[in-house]
Amino acid sequence: MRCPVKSVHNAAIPITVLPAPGPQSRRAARALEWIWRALRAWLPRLLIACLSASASQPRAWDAERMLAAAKKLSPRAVAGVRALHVAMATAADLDDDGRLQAMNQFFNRRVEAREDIEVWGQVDYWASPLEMLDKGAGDCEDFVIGKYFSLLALGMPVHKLRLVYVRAQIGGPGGTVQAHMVLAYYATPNAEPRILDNLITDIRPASRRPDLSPVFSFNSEGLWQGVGAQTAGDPVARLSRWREVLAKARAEGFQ
Ligand SMILES: [Ca+2]
Repeated sequence: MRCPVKSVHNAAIPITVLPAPGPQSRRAARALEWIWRALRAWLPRLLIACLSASASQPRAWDAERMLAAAKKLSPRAVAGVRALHVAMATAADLDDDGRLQAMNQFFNRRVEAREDIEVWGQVDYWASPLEMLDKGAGDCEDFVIGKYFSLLALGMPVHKLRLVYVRAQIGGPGGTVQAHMVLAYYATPNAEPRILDNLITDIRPASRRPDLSPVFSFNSEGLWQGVGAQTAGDPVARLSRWREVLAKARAEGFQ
C-alpha cells in the first residue's frame, strides 16, 4: 500500500454524487454497521485483555499455593499473604525501581525487627517469607529473604539481586560493628549496587552506605567474595540454611 506523503487537509476533495442504494446495498450497509458496532464495543475489552496478559507474563508466583501454605500457618499469615498479593499485583506493572520500592516498603512496614532468639528461640533461624509474615517479626536476613523471593516472583532476573553479608557500623564512626545482611540490586552487571536494608527506609547506592563493608554475597546462582565478580563457590553447598530456605520458598509458591 502506498501512503500519502503530504498533508491533505487543505487540498480540494472531489465529491462524486452516488446513485441511491438498492435493497441489497442497504442490507450490506446494515451488516457493516452491525460489525462496526460489535467491534467498537469489544475492541477496548480485547485490548485490555491482551495488555493484561502481556503484563502478567513475567510474574512467577503461585497465589493459590501461597494462600494454602499460609492457611497451614495462621490467620495472621493469611492476612500477610493477602496484603503481599495486593502489593505484588500493584508492583507488577511498575519498572525495577518501582518494584524495589514497593517490596522494600511492604516488608519494612509490615514486619517488626526482632532477634531470632526472641522469635524462634534459636540464635540463627532463616525464615521463609510466609514464616516471617506468620510471626510478623524477623531479623535482617529474614527481611532480605522476603524481599528477594518477592522480587523474583515479580519477574526480576536473579542476576540483578544478591543477598549480602556485611559488617555494619552502628551509631556512626566509632560505633559498634555488627554482622548484618542487606539486599543489593544491580541494574546492570557492572552498575553500582543499590542497597535495600530493613534498618533504613531509603534505597541508597552502595557509595552512600559507608557504614557497610561487604563480606560475601550470594543468590540462587552463586556465591561471591564481597560483592565482586569473583565467584567463591556454590552457595547451596556452603550455606545449608540457604538451601533450606530456597526449598521452603519454592514450596510456598514463590517461583
Ligand atoms: Ca532470622
